[in-house]
Amino acid sequence: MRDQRNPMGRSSETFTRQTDADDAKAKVHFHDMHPTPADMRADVLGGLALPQKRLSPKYFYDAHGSQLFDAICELPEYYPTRTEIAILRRHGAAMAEYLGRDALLVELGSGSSLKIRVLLEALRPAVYMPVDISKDHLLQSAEALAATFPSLQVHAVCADYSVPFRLPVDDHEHPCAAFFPGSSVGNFEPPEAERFLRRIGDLLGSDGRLLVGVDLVKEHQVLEAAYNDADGVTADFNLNLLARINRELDADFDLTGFRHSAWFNPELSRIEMHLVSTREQKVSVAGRSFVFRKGESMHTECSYKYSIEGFHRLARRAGFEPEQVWTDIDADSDQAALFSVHCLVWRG
Ligand code: AVJ
Repeated sequence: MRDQRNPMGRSSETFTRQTDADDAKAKVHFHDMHPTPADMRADVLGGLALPQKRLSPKYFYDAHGSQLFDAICELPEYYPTRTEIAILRRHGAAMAEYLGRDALLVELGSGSSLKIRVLLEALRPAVYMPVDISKDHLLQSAEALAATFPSLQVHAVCADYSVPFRLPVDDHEHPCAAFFPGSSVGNFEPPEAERFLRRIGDLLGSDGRLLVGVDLVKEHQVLEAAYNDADGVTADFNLNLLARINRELDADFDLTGFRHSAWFNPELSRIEMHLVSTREQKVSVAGRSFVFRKGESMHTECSYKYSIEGFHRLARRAGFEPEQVWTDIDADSDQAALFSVHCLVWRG
């Protein structure tokens, strides 16, 4: 273990927390790379100054936003989470054959670490390293996991995986593998996704495996329903971004003056989420003033949807070779699959 600086020059802190669980061995090593504070201000102000106003989806995940996201994953309309979990359950043993045992397994955007629970028995990694931007949520989830799997070494890393970071552990003993579930790769514009995948490849080293979940293109109604649930949880999740900005950046967004809007853009093969101003209004953020026309939108999220071949092309452009893909349907079925999980190998 070494003290290290991330590329932004901020030092990281490392400490170990003993959980209060029955097993006294269950502990989590925690590495804080201090993502966001200063960056969020610059990012938000920059995005609001664009002709098409824009906010980054990574800021959805404050404590309340992380809870709302967990609630989205349980919605009947939001098929990705339960479909991906079913794929992991069904094919976990096969996935383990590709990834190999005793790995240092890095999970990008681990959230509540629910999906990895399905895979741990099959994968048996030596070290599990969840990486997430939401610090308290990460700590709680990592501790809960360490309590259920007391022999697993857990190194939790609080970092923004969308900017370069290094693994805070020098580990040459175990092969490195990464898990990037949920189709979060769909949050990146394709060229960004390519650069991101390259970075992950560099982190993994040669022959490193990446297990990545990718939501598939499908009927527009199914896609649009997943982002426009009847209970309005996705709308609350979207609007919570404004509540967070109000609190953390001293802003005065009136949450009743904006409405959630989400649709599928077939030319770009992506779901777009927006917050639309319901009237002309002025908002102050960190001492700056921004005008919204009636009907003007802020673009808050893209969620790209791929075909299996389309994702393979992206992976190859990024220096990975697709090794295997699992979906929610049998190979001989004539039904369309909803979701895919890919095993890619880094060929740099
Ligand atoms: C976590 C990015 C995969 O795009 O489906 C869910 C986030 N946004 N509902 C997605 C999300 C609205 C989710 N990802």
